[in-house]
Amino acid sequence: MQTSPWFRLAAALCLAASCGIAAAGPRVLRLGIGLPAASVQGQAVQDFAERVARYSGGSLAIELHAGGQLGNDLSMVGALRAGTLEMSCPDSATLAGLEPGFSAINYPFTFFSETEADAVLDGSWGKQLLSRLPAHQLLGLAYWENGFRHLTNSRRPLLGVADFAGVRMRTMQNPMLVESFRKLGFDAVPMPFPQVYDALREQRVDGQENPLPTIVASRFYEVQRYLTLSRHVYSAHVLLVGKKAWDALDAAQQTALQRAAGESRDFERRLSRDSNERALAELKQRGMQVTVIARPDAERIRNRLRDVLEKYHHEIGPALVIEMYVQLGRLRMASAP
Ligand code: TK8
Repeated sequence: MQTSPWFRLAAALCLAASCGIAAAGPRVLRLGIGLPAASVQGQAVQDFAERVARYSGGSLAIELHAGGQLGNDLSMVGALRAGTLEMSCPDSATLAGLEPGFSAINYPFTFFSETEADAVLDGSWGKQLLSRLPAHQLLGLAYWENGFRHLTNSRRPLLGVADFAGVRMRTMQNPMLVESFRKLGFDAVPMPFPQVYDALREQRVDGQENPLPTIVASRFYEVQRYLTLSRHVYSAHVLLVGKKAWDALDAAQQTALQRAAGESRDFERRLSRDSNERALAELKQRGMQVTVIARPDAERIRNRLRDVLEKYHHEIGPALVIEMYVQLGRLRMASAP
């Protein structure tokens, strides 16, 4: 049977496209996040996308899927490992099931400042943790900032441990955090982030905890009355690529991603830090009632968690935990007056 030249051309193009050798168009890397596009993280992904396009000479395109469209932190990590999603940027707490060491980042009242977090995460300690990810079919390109976390709830102002009892608090899906919140008297409910707003609105939980810019970007102030400035946990995001997606890139594309990840990390941290004050002002203006947990109370709270942390030192491996404390100690001595 005779086919028309047009048909033959169309067939050839289809074949080329299905073999991935179509000359036209960049390779698309979908990047899923649980936070809204307007969040600090969402804005930083836009910045990352521009850099990746530039540094890869247009051969790569980052496509942002925000607001949990492609899943939550845990399920997206699963998808990266399976090769059904290319990129994500979950909270490092949700990687603890693969590498317990990630929980140490979230030890309550342990990192005191962003400077300390940057030094420990970008230094040998944080790099060591990232180097364990390829064994789990993941590549960690950089630590971005989630930030110091604060409590919100709809029941009452939280001033100290006495007020925590019975407050139903959503936590991230991390056993060390769940146990810590329980130990403090909270009724802790681990839950994926994209479900949190509805759970608060329907009063299935009384509270949640996140950095201030997230409380604004996710409009939690609509369904939460009390804000407690607690800085109880430092929290990092990890920019991840699935190993399958990574291995499909050529060396120049991998270098482009790595470079963009580092530069966008700096952009993201600056934005995160610049946003804190503005976010607090907005939350007050939106009518949230603000209380503060002062340093001595923080110490008391941390002492209550001694047994929980002791248990996790062992699970994580004491060497890694000790190394973190050694680095923190060094930084504190160097910055002491
Ligand atoms: C968004 C989460 C969020 C985190 C949480 O997917 O789960 O509370 O703080 O930023 O990664």
